Amino acid sequence: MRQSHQLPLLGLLLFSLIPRQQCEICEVSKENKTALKPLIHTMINSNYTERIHAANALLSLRLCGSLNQSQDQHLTEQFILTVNSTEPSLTSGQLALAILALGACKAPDGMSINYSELVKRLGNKYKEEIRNMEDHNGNPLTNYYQLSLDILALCLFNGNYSITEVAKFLNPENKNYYFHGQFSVDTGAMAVLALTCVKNKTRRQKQIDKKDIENINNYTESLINKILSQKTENGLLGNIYSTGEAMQALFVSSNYYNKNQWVCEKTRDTVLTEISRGAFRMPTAAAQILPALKGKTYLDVNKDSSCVYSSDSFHPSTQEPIVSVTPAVSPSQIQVNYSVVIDKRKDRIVVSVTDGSVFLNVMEQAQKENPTLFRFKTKETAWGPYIISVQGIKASTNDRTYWELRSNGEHLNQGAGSYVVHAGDDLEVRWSTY
Ligand code: CBY
Repeated sequence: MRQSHQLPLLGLLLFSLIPRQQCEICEVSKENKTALKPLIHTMINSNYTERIHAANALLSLRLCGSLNQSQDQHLTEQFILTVNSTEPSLTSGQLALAILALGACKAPDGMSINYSELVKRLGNKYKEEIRNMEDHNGNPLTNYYQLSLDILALCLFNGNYSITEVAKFLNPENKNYYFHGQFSVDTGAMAVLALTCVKNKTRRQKQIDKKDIENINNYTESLINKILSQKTENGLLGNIYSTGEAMQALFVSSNYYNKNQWVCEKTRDTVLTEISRGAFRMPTAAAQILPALKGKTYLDVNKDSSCVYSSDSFHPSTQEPIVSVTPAVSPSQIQVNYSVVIDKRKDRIVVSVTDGSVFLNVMEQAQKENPTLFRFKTKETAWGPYIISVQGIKASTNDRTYWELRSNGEHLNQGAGSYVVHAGDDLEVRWSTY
């Protein structure tokens, strides 16, 4: 064979010897970037009931370079004040998210953030999660999604945690990954990000137990398989709201699965269609999908790397409102069935609400008509109102109990403040154990 023919062959051989790329991404193309604008707009212009609920949005916007410099400075400064004034009452995951948001990148004038103090406090909240598991049958104060966020933030910001403990807790067989026996893709994805950070860091450390590394590798592989086993026909991972973070988990662990197991482009295109259908009107939903579409992951958080700024500016006044204008004709009324289910007992009512109402409006109407049977309490979260009690019966993380929302016999993928009800729906809040 002549030398000129051998060269391409040699190149091919060398190429096939190069280890598979660490990070496989399928970023939205330049032409499709405008499809992401509604997400950014939603995050910047939403009214957050409590500013701490904007943590996810701030993290996402800063990580993706979607803010201009003055917006970044304004939002970040306000957020620092919020974190400092509310820190004692924050859950561990809320504080972890806040640290990730503030440390997503370095602003030019170096706003003074006392990371070491915040990280120390996060370390204490993480310990409380563990203590709760010891005292309450392995149940953390919050959940494994937040425990994983804690480990991720502690890992990225040089906090204290034991690798052996991490390897013990994040075993994929642990019950905290499952709700009603079903694997939680959101939780698994966050755990993969945490495990990957811990593993990358241990590479630079001596005196690491080989067994811990082996466990971390095996657990990552098993979690990735569980995530991939939840892939739907149209490429979603779990459901539309878990897909963004699951994509991040798959980006950082491409050496744990084969190319043919996941077609990233298919997932991305389904998500783009869902954006245009308005599935991401909730700012937290928008925040959790944007990084993946921009080829970013939470592992890219780096308080020492300069922030990238956008030249676009989104002003509340210059953008079209995301909520459609109220029609001139008054909306029609619809009737729905609503019941509270506790074991075999079912308290039922038919209520009339305006068309376009959400699950919460139905509960409010039922409560108005019969407060004894239908009274309830809510708590604001980053995903909107969470039903904490009905008829005075309270959800408990220690007992793994909650009020499950169902419609026409199916478990809902949206909360009470977002699920739009339809005429004739059979709505139900059911006392459940997860
Ligand atoms: N975030 C958290 O701590 C939440 C973690 C999370 C895994 C979360 C989903 C995923 C995410 N990306 O944020 C989660 N839900 C958890 C842990 C829980 C449990 C909360 C109690 C605990 N142990 O901390 C629990 C009880 C199992 C649960 N979620 C219940 C519910 C239902 C709420 C009903 C109510 N009483 O108000 C509900 C509505 C399911 C139902 N049919 O009853 C529910 N969750 C849903 C739908 C969701 C999705 C929200 C999607 C949306 N558009 O509104 C979710 C994204 C999320 C929030 N839950 Co939970 C999962 C999904 O569908 N992909 C960290 C903190 C700092 O923000």
